[in-house]
This record gives sequence, C-alpha cells and structure tokens, in this order.
Amino acid sequence: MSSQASSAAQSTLIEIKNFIDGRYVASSANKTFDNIDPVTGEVFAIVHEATEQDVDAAVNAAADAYRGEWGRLTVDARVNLLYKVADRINERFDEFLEAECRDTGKPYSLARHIDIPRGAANFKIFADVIRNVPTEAFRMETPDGAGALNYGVRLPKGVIAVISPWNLPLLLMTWKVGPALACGNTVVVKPSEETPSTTTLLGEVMNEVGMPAGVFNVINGFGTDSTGEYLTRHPGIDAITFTGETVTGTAIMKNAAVGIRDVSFELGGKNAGLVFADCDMEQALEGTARSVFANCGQVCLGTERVYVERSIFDEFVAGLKARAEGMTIGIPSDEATGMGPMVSRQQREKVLSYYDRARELGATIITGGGIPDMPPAVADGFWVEPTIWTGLPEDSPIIKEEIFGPCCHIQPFDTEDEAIRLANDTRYGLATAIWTTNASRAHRVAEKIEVGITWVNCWFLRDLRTSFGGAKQSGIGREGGVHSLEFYTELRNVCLKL
Ligand code: NAD
Ligand code: 6OD
Repeated sequence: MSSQASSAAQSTLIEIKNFIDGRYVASSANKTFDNIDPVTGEVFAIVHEATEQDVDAAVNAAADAYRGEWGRLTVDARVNLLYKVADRINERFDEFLEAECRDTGKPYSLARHIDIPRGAANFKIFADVIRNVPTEAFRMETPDGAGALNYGVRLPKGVIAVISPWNLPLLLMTWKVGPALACGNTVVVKPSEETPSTTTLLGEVMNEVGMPAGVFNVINGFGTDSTGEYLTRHPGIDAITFTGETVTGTAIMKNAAVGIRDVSFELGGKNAGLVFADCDMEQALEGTARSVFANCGQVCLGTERVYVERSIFDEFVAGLKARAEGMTIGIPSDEATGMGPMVSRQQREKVLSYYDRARELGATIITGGGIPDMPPAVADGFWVEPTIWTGLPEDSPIIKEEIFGPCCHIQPFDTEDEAIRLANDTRYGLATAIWTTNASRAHRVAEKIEVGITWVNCWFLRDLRTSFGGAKQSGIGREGGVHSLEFYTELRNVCLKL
C-alpha cells in the first residue's frame, strides 16, 4: 500500500493525508471527512482536512521552494523532471486508474483512454512548450542614432493556487500543474473534496522523481469556510487558477481582488449541439451520444441542448434514444460498462431534481427520467438513467441551467440563423459541436457562435497546443500551449540602450 494511502489504525478505511513540503501529514486539528464510493454509497476512505494552519504551512513551503532550489534550476533540469513525472505516472498507470475510478465511479475504459494518459501528457506538452517558446524583440531608433533593443523575458509568477473539480480530477489538475511548474512556479493544489485520491497520489510521484520538497503541495478539504477559501485568501498566493462552477468562480474572484491577484477560470457551460440536415447522420448520432452521456454527463464541454434541423428531427431523436437505451450502465471495472454512477449523492439529487422538474414542466420524456434498476450489491450507488427530453420552451430552467448529468433536450430549427440564435441564447459560452458536411457552413456558423471552443464533426478532440477556455460566464483567460504561458508567467520588457 502506498505511503499516502495507508490503512487507518482501527479500520480498513484508506487514509488520505495532505502533502506538504514533500511529506504526507495529518490535519493539524485532526479533522477528517469521509470519501464515499459512488458505486456502493459506502465510505472507503477518510480524508484529512487541511486547516488554516496547514494551508499556511503549504503556502510557506511553496514560497520557500520557489525562492530556493526550484528557482535555481535551469529550464533543462526543470523540464527533465517534468518528463520524469509523466513517465512515472505511466509506470504507475494502474494505481492511478484504480484510484480515479474509485473516487469518481467512472468506467475504467474511459479513464484508461482519457484521464490517466492526459495526466501524464499534461506534463510533457508544457515541458516542450517552455523549451521552445520564443521571446519578442524590437529594435528601436533613438535621437542619438545608436538605437535601443527591447526584448521580453518571461519569468514565473511565484506560488500558484490550483483549485480543481471532481469530474476529471487528474486531467484537470495536471492541466494546470503541468504548465505552472514548467514555467518555474510552485503550486499548492486543492482537489475537490469528492476526489482527492489521484492528486494526493501524485505527491508520491513527485518524491520518486526527485522533485524538490515544497514545489508541489496538496491540501484537502472543502471550499467555503474551509481549505479552498483559506487558500484563495492567503496573501502568499500570487495567482489563482480554478476549474469549477461559475458561482464558485465569483466567490474566488472576490478573494483574488484582495492583493490584485491574477485569475484563470474554466467555468460552467450549457453547450449546444447543432445538427444540420446535411450531416453524416451516423457520425452526428455517435458524437452527440458521447457528448451527452460520456462520464455520466459530467463533462463541462458536454452537450445539454441539441438543436436539429426539422427535416431530420424525428430520425435524429429516434437514433439518440436507441443509443441511450443501448448504453450499459455498470461498475467501473467491467469493460462492458459505458456509463457509471454519478460522482456523489448530492450531484445525483441535483440531477434527479431536474428530471422531476422536466416532468412537471410537461416535457416529452423520450427516454429515461429516473433511476435504473441495479443489482442489490450496488443498489445504493448514485445511478441515474440517461435521459432525453423534447417539447420544452427555450426559457425553461432545463434549457437555461447547467445540469451536469447524462441528459439533453432536443429542439427542432428551420434555418441556420435560427440555429445560431438559439445556440447563443445563454449566459454561458464554453463549447459547441456542429454536425454538417458543408465546410463553408461549418466555418460560417463557428464564427458566429459565442464560445471558446467549437468542434465540427467531432467532440472533445484535443490538441493540447491550442487555446482552451470559455467566453461569457464560462471563464476568464485561455490555457493550452503558449496561451498557458500568458497566465503562468509574468512578461517583462527590458529596454537596452545601445
Ligand atoms: P465547484 O465549483 O463546486 O468546486 C470546484 C472546486 O472549488 C472544488 O475543489 C471545491 O472544493 C472548490 N471550492 C468550492 N467553493 C470554493 C470557495 N468558496 N473557495 C475556494 N474553493 C472553493 O465545481 P464542481 O462541482 O467540483 O465541478 C463541476 C463544475 O465545474 C461544473 O460547473 C462544470 O461545468 C465545471 N467545470 C468546468 C470546466 C472547464 O474547463 N470550463 C471543466 C470541468 C468542470
Ligand atoms: O481537455 C482539457 O484540457 C480540459 N480542460 C477539459 C475540460 C473538461 C471539462 O469537463
């Protein structure tokens, strides 16, 4: 058993500690909380909640490392360490896989192809980016004729707070830790209280590859009036990168305002899928089904509003229904499982409340709308049925609010302009998926949809060199490739008189 996840003395529960200054440490107030298995609804681990004092220790450790050994490393030495982190995640692939799936309930088949490989890739891509980043230079004329040379230098910001959600825990955390460290910062990470395991396990990897103590710290706990708030309020934090709900982003922004700390926010979405009559129907159905039901619908980029050109509406609805009903709901380790449970009881209650609401509002329930029958051993898990509705008005909460479950509403449209107007009629602006074989239309529509990311005839196909982020209330800033450097470094100009 790994050192961070040692068996608690008086029970068989796993014990998850905080990782501060290269060591696993208990909560200084001996405060713990339960970690629940979404498949069974039972407690499988206890997690040490970081107190204000623990957060302070983590931030101080990060600041010391930044000013100390880490800050003195060459870029080459730094990126070599990041490569080793990636390699070590791959060597311990199965441990990360099991820990991620136990925390989230997601199918092994999904985490094996997306979450864990991306956990490793996120270190390599930004190691490569920082090695190859150019700097700008301008030669200017001066009255004495000698001129001056202006050039930019990119330097780390210092200690970065990384706050991550529960839906893709390792992927989304490393998506921020990778570039933060590549740029020479140190980090204090607060994973979601629902999914602390893989982030905490990463501490072991850091020690194994020889990462200096204090470069990577993990503090576990909740948000409001707890670890998350202590972290964002801490004056030793130089910038905050956050992925989560828009409302949480608002709270974090208030704390960031004190001391004028920079923020990078990847927030909620209510994404539209636009299916035109000239689409490849099989491709559109397959892609839309994935974008609605993958990870039990708990993907910020997922499609919850589907708009389909009227001439193919009935065919599309029937096709998506068949796919939803053909989905195998089951336990993560079963290779046949296409959809696991929701992450938590609370999230399931939220989703089921929307299922009830849709019924009350008179939606046509094409499929689902309830809880599936599951075998007795897992009957207390957080299962929900994949669900499709039609027939609701556009101002319905089902169409306006982010549900974050395996469900969508499908609405017909008649013209391209109407499809664009419907897609844009939201306070969010994260992603969209367009399904058409007409490249001109795809380009025309993509330019008019107010989102950060548009996929055409695909969904969640990621090139990590590209920009990623949300428009409107879906985020602030862009990460990915060189765009991450904008946030994780301070660009300084040097004007050298010749
Ligand atoms: P959440 O906002 O509830 O929690 C995210 C993290 O913030 C957790 O670690 C939580 O403990 C912490 N937190 C909560 N309140 C805080 C506070 N006041 N101060 C500091 N930290 C606080 O989000 P969630 O429920 O974990 O994740 C689901 C949400 O995340 C959805 O809205 C989804 O769209 C969004 N999301 C967005 C992206 C993206 O890239 N745009 C990616 C994944 C998830
Ligand atoms: O792929 C990524 O880099 C990323 N940030 C994905 C976000 C998924 C949201 O659930």
